[in-house]
Amino acid sequence: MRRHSEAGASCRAALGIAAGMILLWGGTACAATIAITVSDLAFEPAVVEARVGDVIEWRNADFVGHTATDRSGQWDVALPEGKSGSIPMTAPGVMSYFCRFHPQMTGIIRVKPKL
Ligand SMILES: [Cu+2]
Repeated sequence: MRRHSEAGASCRAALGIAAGMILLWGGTACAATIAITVSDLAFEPAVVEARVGDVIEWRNADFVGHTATDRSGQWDVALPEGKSGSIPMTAPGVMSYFCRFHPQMTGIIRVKPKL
């Protein structure tokens, strides 16, 4: 009987540790990398949702260079052919961006506050 109750106690402790690990894991999982593919002269997806702390990463799959350039002038990410570029989202809001070489290429990032 005693042995049985000890097993029960250690099981509860293990469950507590597991719950703590899930909380930690959940905390780090809040910051995500949101990938946008750049191909055929377009951002795909053209509209993305992010949270403050997330990183937006553009992957240029075209054989020409592009940029991801914020219309309000806050950031300008060079995307040479076959390369990636990224920036962290630091404030909530709606950002509209385009490619300086091909102004018809446009995208929108909606950034929500941190959870
Ligand atoms: Cu371009």
